[in-house]
Amino acid sequence: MTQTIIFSYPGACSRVTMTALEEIGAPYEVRWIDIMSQAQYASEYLAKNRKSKVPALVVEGTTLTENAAILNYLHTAHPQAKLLPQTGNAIEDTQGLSDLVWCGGMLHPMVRQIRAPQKWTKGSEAETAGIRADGMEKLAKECAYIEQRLAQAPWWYGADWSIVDTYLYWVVSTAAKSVFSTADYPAITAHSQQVRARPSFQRMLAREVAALSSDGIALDPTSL
Ligand SMILES: N[C@@H](CCC(=O)N[C@@H](CS)C(=O)NCC(=O)O)C(=O)O
Repeated sequence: MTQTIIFSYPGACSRVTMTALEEIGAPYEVRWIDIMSQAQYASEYLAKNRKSKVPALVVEGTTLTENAAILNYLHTAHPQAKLLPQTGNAIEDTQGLSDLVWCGGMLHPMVRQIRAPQKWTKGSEAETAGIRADGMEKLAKECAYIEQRLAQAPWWYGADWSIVDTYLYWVVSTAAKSVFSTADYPAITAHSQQVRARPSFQRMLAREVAALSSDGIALDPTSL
């Protein structure tokens, strides 16, 4: 069997995929792509992933891209890891994929609007500020819904953890590294602590921290 390889960057959304791999427990290799040094545009990486983003997962010689798709593949290929709920009802079980696509396709771009609004426009500073304000407003609306749901149960789907919990944590914690405040969301804050405490997350984090010294990635470990 060929080696599973994930292309990742510490703290990026690829940490959600790495956490899924840790939950599965099978060996995998990490190749760090230093997106802050533009390594995602190196021809060697573009040959693997023309989208110049992380994550990318090479599995059985094929490169998969898009977090939601990769996570859905991992869930299907490794049902014992319980990355998403499985009721046996096709309609109910599609909710997991729907939530992954919501994280990747709707929430992630809001985080990007907040953290890097200049990447959404070639216009003025005022336009950039408007893009950030718009992202803040939209994410606050989503967080109000997430907060309401997490106030009723420890995890997104109730009693049991799923990879959607880790993805939501990534969204909120990454926005909070910029100007987004989580002060008004006590249930999200408690949920974040639970997500981070999970052994799979801690193992993923240890690999990220190790990469800072072994791969010369210039990040403050306390930011991870
Ligand atoms: N739609 C992609 C987006 C992935 C993405 O934007 N990844 C970021 C890191 S969180 C990245 O690679 N950024 C590098 C860049 O934009 O140049 C997914 O959901 O997997």
